[in-house]
Amino acid sequence: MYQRFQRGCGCALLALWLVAGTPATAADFRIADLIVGQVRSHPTAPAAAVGVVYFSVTNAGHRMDRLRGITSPIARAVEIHESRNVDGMMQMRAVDALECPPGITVKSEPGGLHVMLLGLSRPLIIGMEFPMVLHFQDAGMLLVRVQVSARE
Ligand SMILES: [Cu+2]
Repeated sequence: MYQRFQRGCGCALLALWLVAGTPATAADFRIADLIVGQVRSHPTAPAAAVGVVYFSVTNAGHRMDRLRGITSPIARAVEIHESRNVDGMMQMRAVDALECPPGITVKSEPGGLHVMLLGLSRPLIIGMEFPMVLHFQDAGMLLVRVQVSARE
């Protein structure tokens, strides 16, 4: 679920983990001590206005940071959602911020934490790439490219 890193020996360890843990097609994005990887989305039906994005954030530093918001030019609004099982029903709700504790990789995955693209300006198709900006409280803004691929 998460990986711990120490500074110093961290670079080699991190490089190894990124090679081992990331699909060859996905690039990683970095700002300050935060590394965002495995950024991916999936195709939407032609009439659908809602898409989903998954990613991971590794905080290789020593201080807590928070992902406070996300924007993308292809969506009217972008929300961070959490899925949870409530009395046997999967429900999702928007969260205000995603905590990124030091030394931890937070992963968003199907059935858990995810990003919702609301009011898509165009359908998402396999092979497409679009920009998304992650707004971190301390590290600032990070531009990532999201690749649309077939569902695993
Ligand atoms: Cu959702």
